[in-house]
Amino acid sequence: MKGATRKGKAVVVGGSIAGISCAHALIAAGWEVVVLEKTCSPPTGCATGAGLGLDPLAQDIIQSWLKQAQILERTTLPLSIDQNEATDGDKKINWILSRDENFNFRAAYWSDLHSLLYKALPPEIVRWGHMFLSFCVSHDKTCVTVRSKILQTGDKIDVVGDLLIGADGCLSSIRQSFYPDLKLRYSGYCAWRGVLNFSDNENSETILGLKKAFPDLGKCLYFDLGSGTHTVFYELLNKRINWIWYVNQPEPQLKGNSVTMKVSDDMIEKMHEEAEKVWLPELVKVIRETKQPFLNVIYDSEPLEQIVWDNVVLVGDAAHPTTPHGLRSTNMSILDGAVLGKCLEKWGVENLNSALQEYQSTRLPVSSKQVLFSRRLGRTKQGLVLSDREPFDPIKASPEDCQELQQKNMPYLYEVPFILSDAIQSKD
Ligand SMILES: Cc1cc2nc3c(=O)[nH]c(=O)nc-3n(C[C@H](O)[C@H](O)[C@H](O)COP(=O)(O)OP(=O)(O)OC[C@H]3O[C@@H](n4cnc5c(N)ncnc54)[C@H](O)[C@@H]3O)c2cc1C
Ligand SMILES: *[C@@H]1O[C@H](CO)[C@@H](O)[C@H](O)[C@H]1NC(C)=O
Ligand SMILES: CC(=O)N[C@H]1CO[C@H](CO)[C@@H](O)[C@@H]1O
Repeated sequence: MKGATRKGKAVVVGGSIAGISCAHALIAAGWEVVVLEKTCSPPTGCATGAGLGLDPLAQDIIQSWLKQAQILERTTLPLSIDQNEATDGDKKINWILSRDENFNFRAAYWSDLHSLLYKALPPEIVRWGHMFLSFCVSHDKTCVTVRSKILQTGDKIDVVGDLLIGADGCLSSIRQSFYPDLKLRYSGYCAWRGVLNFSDNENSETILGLKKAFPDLGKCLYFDLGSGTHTVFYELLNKRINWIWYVNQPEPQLKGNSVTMKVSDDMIEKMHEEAEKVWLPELVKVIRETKQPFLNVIYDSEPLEQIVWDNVVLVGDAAHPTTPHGLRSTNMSILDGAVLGKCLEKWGVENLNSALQEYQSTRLPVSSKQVLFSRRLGRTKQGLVLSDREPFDPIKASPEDCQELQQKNMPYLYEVPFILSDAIQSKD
């Protein structure tokens, strides 16, 4: 199988975490890579995105691409505890429902992680300001032509490759060409999110109060459950608190191609008032002091039956849109890239079909289960109906019920895919 005589060329659409991860993995596999990204410049340094959790395997994989030792460690904070708490909003008290001290994730900031990965790529791999328009597989299926528009000039250009990788996110237009009728499934709730930067006022009443109420901040992933709602928060490197608050509501009408909603001052004020009723005052202060909170509509999708066709493959959120409760999307994106790279290396460009089949059979069963588990976890924590259990009530929950809330129940959480087992020496 080895001994590919020709160097393969891949065209990746999407230069976010999944796309950049694929670029690293394919370059390592000896492929030539072009990444087309519609954003006009690298998001480096800007405040795009928020916090995300990285599991140990994803950490090892990223580290192998970065080459510089310990750099990931220096850019992230540990999340070694996964804790669920109940909050009684009337009495303003909270108590622990479950606590896992062997949680081995790290907390990263999206733009920090993106810029680490991006800067470690050879120059000129990513073409910024290139909007993907369409693709066409040749008659004999030996190549694929990808058309994009250069946003600055309006010119259209074609890039020809052996493989098209759709890393264009949960609203993927590449996926849409194979599943024209697929609609994302609204979860039943939206998420208010924000990041409070407290580098200027570390000793403010707000921060001291927060750390007193939540003493494990800095190493703990806190979930607080109210009735029919929950919030998650944790500390990020450089004095920041990342928080997300899920609110059940009818599906909002979205404008344009985004899952983030525009919010008015009025909506923010209402959100603050609602927070007073539900959360501890220490947390409400953090929410109130966060500049520019935003609102995400939370979707996922029924697992797809197929994520590879001839010379096209989907990775990341394009392949498996998921709710965020399992902290999986980024991990899944990185794993997709790593597994795809190894499969291409093993089979060579001459056996592209076998490589893609192996990628699909390695990743699809795992990501499908994880998406469904994340969906269940979200519905449980939001007190929504599930087919096989009463809605979860944090105030009355039994200890057994509370075990269900834990991240460690995620299927395949600590399993290394066989094709990566040589490449990654697992910690511990
Ligand atoms: C509330 C919330 C919390 C989250 N928390 C976590 C967490 O804790 N942990 C975690 O792992 N993940 C989390 N995520 C998910 C994470 O932010 C990303 O979804 C994940 O990194 C997957 O990345 P991706 O590269 O597949 O997709 P995306 O990041 O969506 O990237 C798609 C890219 O494709 C580009 N693109 C799209 N269309 C075109 C086109 N036509 N031409 C050119 N370029 C195009 C876009 O500009 C974008 O850069 C969270 C998400 C939400 C909503
Ligand atoms: C946080 O705020 C400080 C002071 O305003 C600023 O210097 C710093 O760049 C901010 N950090 C981030 C990551 O935005
Ligand atoms: C170490 C770890 O948890 N890795 C997991 C990351 O996610 C993929 C699936 O998306 C799993 O296969 C890995 O085991």
